[in-house]
Amino acid sequence: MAERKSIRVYREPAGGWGALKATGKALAEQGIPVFGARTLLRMNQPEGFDCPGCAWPDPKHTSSFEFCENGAKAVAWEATSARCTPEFFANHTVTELSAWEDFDLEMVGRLTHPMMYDAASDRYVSISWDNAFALIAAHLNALDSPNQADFYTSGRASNEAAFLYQLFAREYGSGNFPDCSNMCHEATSVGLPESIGVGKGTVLLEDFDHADAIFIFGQNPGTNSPRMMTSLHDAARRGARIISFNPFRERALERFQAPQNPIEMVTLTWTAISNPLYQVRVGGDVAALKGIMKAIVEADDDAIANNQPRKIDVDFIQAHTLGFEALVDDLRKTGWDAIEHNSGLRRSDLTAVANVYMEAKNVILVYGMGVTQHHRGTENVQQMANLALMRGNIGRPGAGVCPVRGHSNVQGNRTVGITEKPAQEWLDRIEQTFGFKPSPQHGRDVVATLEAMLSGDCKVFIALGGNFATAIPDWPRLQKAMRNLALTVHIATKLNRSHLVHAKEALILPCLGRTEVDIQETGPQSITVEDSMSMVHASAGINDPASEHLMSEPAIVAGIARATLGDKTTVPWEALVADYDSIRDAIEKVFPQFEAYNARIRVPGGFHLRSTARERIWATATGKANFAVFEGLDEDPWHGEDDGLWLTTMRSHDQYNTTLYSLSDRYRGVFGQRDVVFVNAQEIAKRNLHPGDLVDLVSLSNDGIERVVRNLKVIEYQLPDGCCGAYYPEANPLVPLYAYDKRSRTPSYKSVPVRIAKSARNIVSGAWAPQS
Ligand SMILES: Nc1nc2c(c(=O)[nH]1)N[C@H]1C(S)=C(S)[C@@H](COP(=O)(O)OP(=O)(O)OC[C@H]3O[C@@H](n4cnc5c(=O)[nH]c(N)nc54)[C@H](O)[C@@H]3O)O[C@H]1N2
Ligand SMILES: Nc1nc2c(c(=O)[nH]1)N[C@H]1C(S)=C(S)[C@@H](COP(=O)(O)OP(=O)(O)OC[C@H]3O[C@@H](n4cnc5c(=O)[nH]c(N)nc54)[C@H](O)[C@@H]3O)O[C@H]1N2
Ligand SMILES: [Mo]
Repeated sequence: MAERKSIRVYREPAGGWGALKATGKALAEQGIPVFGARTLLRMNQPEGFDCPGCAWPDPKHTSSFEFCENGAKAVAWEATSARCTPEFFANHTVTELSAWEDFDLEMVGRLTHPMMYDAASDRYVSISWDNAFALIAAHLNALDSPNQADFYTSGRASNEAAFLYQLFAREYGSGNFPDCSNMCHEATSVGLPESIGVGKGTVLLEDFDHADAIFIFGQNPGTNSPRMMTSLHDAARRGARIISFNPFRERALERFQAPQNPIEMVTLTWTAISNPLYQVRVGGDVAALKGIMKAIVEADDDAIANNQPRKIDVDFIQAHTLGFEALVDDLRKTGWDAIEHNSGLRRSDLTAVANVYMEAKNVILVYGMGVTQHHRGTENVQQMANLALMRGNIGRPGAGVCPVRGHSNVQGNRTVGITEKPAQEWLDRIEQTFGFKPSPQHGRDVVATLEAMLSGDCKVFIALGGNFATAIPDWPRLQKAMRNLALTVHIATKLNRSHLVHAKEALILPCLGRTEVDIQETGPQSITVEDSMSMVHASAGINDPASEHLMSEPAIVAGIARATLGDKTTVPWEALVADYDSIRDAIEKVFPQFEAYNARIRVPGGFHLRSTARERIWATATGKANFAVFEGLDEDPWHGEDDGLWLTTMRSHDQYNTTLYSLSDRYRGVFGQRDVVFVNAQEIAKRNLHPGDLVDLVSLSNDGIERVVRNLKVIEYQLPDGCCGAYYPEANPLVPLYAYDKRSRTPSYKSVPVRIAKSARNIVSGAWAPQS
């Protein structure tokens, strides 16, 4: 079933028949019949479950069925008929499994039993739930301080599970909540509140119907939020101008054939999406954004000189903002040569973008990981807000900033208390509601947890989902540290690398997935999630659980809590889990924005959590929206040699973070392989390399530690000079732990200075054809 290794240009538009075919293949591979794929038809329906894939909203979660290739893959991955059983573990030692590819580990299937690591046989053996909880309790209660335990969350957990999880950890006494958001949109959560008073996007799905222009920075919707393509497709057909900034000419940003559109499907036509797509240099977004803003200031100067209408929204700026003069001063000081050099784009191009921006009444600014995962990611995000504020593009229909979140409920996890920096206000309400006093101290985020693993300050690591050991930067060093912990616990649906990078003692606790029926004492339960646009809605699974031994995430958390806290706890754990409505009632007490929570999720489509910025109420320290000056143009610090390249790491079309659906990346024309590095023709020639050569990538770092990934195949690809790209997570060993944004502490996954060296094993192999 593995696809033959090849590189061949994919000429089709994104979407279309290629997507339908890929969906059928994904279902077949997981043993799910395509006809009668009942599961898929209940996805994102009022009575069904929320897609476990991305966080893009659905048209009101009402009745339309939106086809989505990668949503189907996410569902098929969870609804697979394959099982990872105690017999499987009996047949393989952990040492043996450690030599398996990540792809093969997950392909074993859904976990069926709680498992405990047995050092004597080097195997995972089954354990009862009660004994598993008792083991965790024994470890947690033996620590010198609760501060030695870290509680990781991956953003697929429901609001109910996430709320109970943080409640437990806080009652236990820890404030350490590293979470996937720390590696993802933390720059948004830190940057936007300073600029506009909310750490989330300000648009709703319907705003896409009213935008005259949509700019997309560093986000790949055709792969990572494919349902967004419906909005972009419709906007493009309506005549809205879409402009993208991406080092890669991502196919879906260029042209898309809507599987929903019978005419395009039958006539094999497609719709042009971005017009144009600018191939910004890796780490060049600040320069591009400052260039666009500078061009607006220059046009505004001309307008004043010629007595024409102003190009900026003077009334809005005066009434609603602070800091505009400082921004303008800085833009005037910033030279075009430097802007062109850093962005890799021409002044004329950036001026053309500025013209589109100034001519459009309503503009939406969309962005993703290409913007946040940089050394100065927070400030990068703030430039997005600056541009929006210059013409009042926040707080009116068809306009706003639109950070596209990652995991399907990562935003909700944050809203219900997964944060290492809790607000005292809601800690007080936890005390009023539950009668214990949570520690006001700020705890550890991902980077701090990793540092604590290295220093020995962290002893117990519990993960509610995810694949921490692989998603993090610099893992060769950090995985070693993880092995020295006292206990690792993974609540998971499938076997992954993190379970094999175990501590002295280790547990894998298998949980229900979102597609499955969750029955508790009072009957079938539903959970709730919040999407990228702050819409909260219910989700209820329809499939039978993968095994009768699975527990739900809320029940597992409650089980750990009861075992650890015993009779000392002031939280009614059993009652909360018996009826998830009561968890939601508790969430509402702690977070009043969830007012009438249970009533409002029973309305099809759910409800919107208030966004003050949408109403032009600025919940910032100054009470106004703030322009933020970015000094200089360098998003990331360079180390060492001149012949280096900026490496960016991104997702293929066939993966969900560390989960690989296949080894292919259809739209980029790479099949059956992931050990590749994308480089342009000049950079290849400059280094006396040839397409197909095997090379090593070596990080240019300043801490004396060698970081290298060996034997990647060079693929000639149309990219800006000075850049290269490789896949996440294979390239993660190259990202130094110290390389993170000092404001949001997000690792700089999208800008690693590297050098390319010929591999010792340099054999030219495989079929190869240049990319057009
Ligand atoms: N199918 C699927 N869906 C997903 C995920 C998945 O892995 N698979 N992951 C989920 C998660 S957790 C997240 S956070 C999102 C991620 O979704 P995205 O934000 O789309 O993430 P990436 O694919 O990492 O990178 C996005 C784009 O940034 C571009 N890029 C790289 N460096 C730069 C740069 O310096 N500047 C600019 N302008 N662009 C750059 C890359 O070429 C790529 O097109 O998707 C979510 N949805
Ligand atoms: N180089 C590089 N590194 C990156 C990134 C990058 O762009 N480049 N992106 C970063 C980003 S944006 C993110 S969000 C992180 C992602 O980091 P994580 O969220 O930790 O990783 P995932 O790969 O999403 O986790 C997959 C695992 O989650 C478990 N799982 C799946 N569904 C469920 C469920 O319903 N319940 C439970 N309990 N477990 C479940 C399965 O066991 C599966 O193996 O990675 C970051 N790392
Ligand atoms: Mo993410």
